[in-house]
Formats: sequence, C-alpha cells, structure tokens
Amino acid sequence: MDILQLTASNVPITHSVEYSCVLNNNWSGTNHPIDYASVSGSAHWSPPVLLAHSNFIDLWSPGDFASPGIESVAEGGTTSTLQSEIEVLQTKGLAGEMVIGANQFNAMDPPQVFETITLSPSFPYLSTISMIAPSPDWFSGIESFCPRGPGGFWFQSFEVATYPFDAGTEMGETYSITNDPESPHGPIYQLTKDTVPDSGILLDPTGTKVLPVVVWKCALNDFEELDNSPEEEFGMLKEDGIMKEIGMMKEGDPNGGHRGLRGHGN
Ligand SMILES: [Ca+2]
Repeated sequence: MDILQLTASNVPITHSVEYSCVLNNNWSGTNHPIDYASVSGSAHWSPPVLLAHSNFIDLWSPGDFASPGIESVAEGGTTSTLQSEIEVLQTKGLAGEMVIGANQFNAMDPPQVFETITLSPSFPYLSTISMIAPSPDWFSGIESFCPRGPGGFWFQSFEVATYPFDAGTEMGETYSITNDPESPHGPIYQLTKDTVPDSGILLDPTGTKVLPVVVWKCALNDFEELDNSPEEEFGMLKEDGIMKEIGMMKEGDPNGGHRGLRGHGN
C-alpha cells in the first residue's frame, strides 16, 4: 500500500466522521500487459467490501491465513461468508460499519463511489477487499489504514494505491477462475516481481515491478451533520485508550496512525 496523498483537517479524532471513498481502477493492459488482452473485456473488481474496525483486528493481512470469507471473496468475488464473519466481529465490538459496493468493469465502468463509511474513536481503521476478477485467488485492498494525523485530527482526504495479493488458497497462474485448491493453504502474500508466476503476469511493461492495481480516494463528509454528545465522546475516549495511541504517534510521520503488519492470532 502506497500513501499518495494526505490532507489535514481540523476535525478532532474524538469525533466520529464519515468518509466518502472512490475506487479508481489501475489494472490494465498498459500497466499489466502480460495476458491482460485475454480478459480485457471481462476484467473487473468484484463487489468491494469496506470495513471500519478497531486496532484489535485486521480484515486481512499478509502473512496471515485467509479466513473462509476472505477466501470466498478472493476466489469467487462473493461476499456473503465475509459478511457473516464481519457480523460476528460487530457483535464482539471489534468492527463498525461495513459498506459493500458493486462489480466494477475495467473496460466500461467509471470510478465507483461508495456509500459513506463511518470511522469513529472505537473503529478508526479502514480495510477493504475486492477480487481481481477473473483470477485464481488474487485480490487487492486497503490493509488497516487509520486516517488519523498528527495532532489528533482526522485527515480531510487521503489517497492510497494498493497492490495485488494472493490469498494462498487456490493454485493457478493466470486470469482464470478454474483451478485446484492450494492444499494446504498458505499465508496471504503480495504479488511482487519476486512472487508473481513464472509468466511474469502482473509485471509492468519493463518487467521489473508490479504497479498498483487500484487507487482509493477518500474524503471527509461535512462532519457538522454528525451527532456526538460530549458524554459519548468522553466514554469512547476512555474505552478506546485512544490517548495512549496519540502519545505513540511519531512526529513527522504523515500517517501517525498507520501500523506495520501484524498477525491476527487465528
Ligand atoms: Ca494462489
């Protein structure tokens, strides 16, 4: 995940906010020429899942094993199993709002604007996932990005470019959905020049790197519309231990809330 752009706001992170996000496709024959022509008419992003969540979980993370819901999205683009898993996380107080988009075809659809998603002191992280379709078990998405800036303010807007990943659940080396399962499953890993199949699929025209496949752009909605009573804010502040996190932010880090990768514990 590359952070392309961050702008500051004066909305304190003790408030809940709504972000409006857009999926801009970057997966193309120009950027990823090998084998792309075989799917240029059908290439699409499966219905993306966006999730607001706490710092105690990841929706998915490199090095972790895909959950059945993540596998189902990565292999077939279906979201029902993942939705059920997210509902469990919500009942446990680990996840907040979920937004699900629609199929987005590279050749014909404009950038997709999602319903707004609420991030809050309890659920300040945003993760997303969508299948690279057709493909074996390849996907992309935002990994636990927290748009809280230095000084304790939400970012007004942010843009991140995301790379392709392999869910570790299905074999297959090109843009086809019919493949044998990976047995046993391996961990999720990023598809880079060192890990793409031997054909070099997904490499850029120079054959030296894999370019991002999506650029996600999110911007704050007018936060005046949101209702946050002082009591609620204070309660959430205490429960979330958020002051500790603010204290841990590194000065000069443009994305003070973003963490490195870590395990799920599953
Ligand atoms: Ca695979």
